Amino acid sequence: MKHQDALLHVRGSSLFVDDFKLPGDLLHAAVLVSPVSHGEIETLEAGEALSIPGVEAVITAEDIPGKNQIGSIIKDETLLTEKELHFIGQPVAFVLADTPEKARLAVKAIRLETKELPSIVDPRAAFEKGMLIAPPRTFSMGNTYVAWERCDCIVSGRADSGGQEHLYLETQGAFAVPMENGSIRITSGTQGPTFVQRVAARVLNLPMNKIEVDVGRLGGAFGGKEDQATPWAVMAALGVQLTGKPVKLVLNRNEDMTLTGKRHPYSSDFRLGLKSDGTMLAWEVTYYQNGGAASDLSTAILERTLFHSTNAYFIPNVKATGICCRTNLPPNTAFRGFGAPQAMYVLESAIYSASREMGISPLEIQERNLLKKGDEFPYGMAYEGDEIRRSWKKALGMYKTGKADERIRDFNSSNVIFKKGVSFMPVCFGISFTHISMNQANALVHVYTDGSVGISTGAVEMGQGVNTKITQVAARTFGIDLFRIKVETTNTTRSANTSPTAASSAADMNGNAVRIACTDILKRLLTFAAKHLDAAEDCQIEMMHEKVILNGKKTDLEWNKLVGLAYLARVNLSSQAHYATPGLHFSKSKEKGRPFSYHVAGTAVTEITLDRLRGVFSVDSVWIVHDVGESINSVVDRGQVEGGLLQGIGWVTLEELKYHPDTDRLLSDSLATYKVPDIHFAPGEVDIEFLACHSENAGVYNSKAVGEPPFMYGIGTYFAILEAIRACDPEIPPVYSAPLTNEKILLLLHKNR
Ligand code: LUZ
Ligand code: MOS
Repeated sequence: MKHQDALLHVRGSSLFVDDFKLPGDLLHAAVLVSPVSHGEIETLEAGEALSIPGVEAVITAEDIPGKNQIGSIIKDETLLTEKELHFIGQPVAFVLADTPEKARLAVKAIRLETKELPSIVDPRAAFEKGMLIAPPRTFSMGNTYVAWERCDCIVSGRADSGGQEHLYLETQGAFAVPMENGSIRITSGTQGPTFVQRVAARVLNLPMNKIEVDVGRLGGAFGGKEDQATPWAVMAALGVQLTGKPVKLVLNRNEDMTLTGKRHPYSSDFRLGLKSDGTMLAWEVTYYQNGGAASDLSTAILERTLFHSTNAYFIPNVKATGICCRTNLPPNTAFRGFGAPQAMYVLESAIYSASREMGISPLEIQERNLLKKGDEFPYGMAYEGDEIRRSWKKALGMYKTGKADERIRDFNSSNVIFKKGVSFMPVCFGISFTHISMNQANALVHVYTDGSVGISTGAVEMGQGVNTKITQVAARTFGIDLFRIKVETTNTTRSANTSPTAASSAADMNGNAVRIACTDILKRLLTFAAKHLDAAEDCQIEMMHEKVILNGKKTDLEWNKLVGLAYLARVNLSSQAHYATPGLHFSKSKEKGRPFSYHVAGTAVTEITLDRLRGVFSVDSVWIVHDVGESINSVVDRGQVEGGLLQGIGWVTLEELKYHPDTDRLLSDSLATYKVPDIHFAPGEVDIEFLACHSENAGVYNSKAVGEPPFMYGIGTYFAILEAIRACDPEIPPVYSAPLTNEKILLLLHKNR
């Protein structure tokens, strides 16, 4: 089955937040934000703005009837600041006007005078000053202190990775409309409708049942709308509450890039100890996470960094410390991988460093230390699969069969200007929200009297294909055709108290809730059918291809006929179901437990060609062997693997956030200055092989989560480039500072040479 929305998308008829026809009295909102990265408001004067015809209101913190607090894990973020300014882009006020242009004009007419204070944008500098968002956490196993003594080689160093702009196609936005008796209905481009509902209720001082949040679909999110879709939706709702008119707030691209947080930049110190044969014995790492000015999801992201500090490897002695640093940047937030890419990049840097030190290939060290079934992670859980080694073996087999080694050696010895480099990148990613209570989902399924089906869940379609998968799960459970099923919008009145669509787990959990609800209805229908067909009590009865099968024989009783008859006999044709991922537990005092339902693993082999004169490279090919369990939709899964890979390559090679050194203003605030992968940059060849694995704890119908893990295959490109640089000149010391842009490569190749 193709992605359900494909036709709508290519015809331009899918509805995004900005596409809805809204009533004529609609007001448009625009936001006034802090122009300084640290300071205080001295004057805030809106008289001139209010005198512009068409301007209805200027709303500040004083107008908030409830709590001026939008923080989720830690309550440290205002919707509209009262006095203090902590980052450029921090909302101060918003204007409502009859057109978006007038609203933006009025924002410029507000007099905002500020006192500037010294700012900090570097996480290590923030740490020095004691500016932490939360106390540091350490995950440990074995005893590194003793283990160093037994190491033949110890390497240490520092690895830095940059932030990343989400660049979803649809910018942040929401609209809200007044309903009866003070209720408000919000349409939001959010991954977390319940977050929006909860925070809107808190800010507007309303019970949650007076706020309805509806989400049709998002034009991409990648984590950027897990927490950070909320303020815009809450501002729209507040505007409705204060004016009684519908309000829409949609950020333009420049505003979106400037105002919202990004992937967390990390700066890390590492120390890796190995035996002479390449066996890793001890691993110590400290991650300085650049959290930005408010906590947002930073502590949860840092926790996932700690969970993935050893990636796909077994290291018996580990000490990993994470420090969540408060800086004067927009609060950084969830982004595909949620802290795991940062962790894996540091370990690969250490392995690469050791390989250079010891004169053996990175591949040899990697292979020797891959997790085996039963090996323990530093967080106490055992690795239960064998997909890491299986995928590695397969990938290595492809590499060897193609005689890639010899081909590359020949290429490099016969070319002066062009050099090739290869890397292997194993990935092991834990599936489940690390906050255990979030691992629940629900579904509401209605069968209508004509046999058509409507399904509501907490999952948000953001282009990733979750609705397509849910449709398939329902059709499969009922034994009916796909065309009968419609997945409804995600709405808090039909799916309450939902977790955001995040952590790669929406299809797993909501799919399971749908399976349970459909099974429930089907049981009632089949009980009725058995009676209707006068079947014996111990009969075998099931629905297959839209027909009731009784004791292995097709009957004339078809799905829609059965549904009609069952309705007349007063059988309940609806069901609501809840799914909670079983077997999860974690102790934060011991930092041990079983935080993940299962792991997703795979291996990527990346080959690149570097032009040593110009410092540019092209990715020739990426071969990926990836575990998807029993895929529900291999086309959708393939799309996720390809997209994640390219996004990962962009993160480590192209995408560079530049800030003005004096003002901290984001300079790379448009597509003219922030470079992302395009079709020309994409690998010449992407070859994806699925490992079909059956595992006990996988997701719905034995499928596995696919959203985030492939992102980390992109890290391989970084180390393939380092190998090509080494082929140019083995004396050039490797750098561990992502992104490895063309500019950096050129300087490495030619500086002082
Ligand atoms: N979001 C979240 C996530 O709130 N908790 C998680 O563990 C997580 N993991 C990956 C991506 N988003
Ligand atoms: Mo996420 S990084 O919102 O799964």
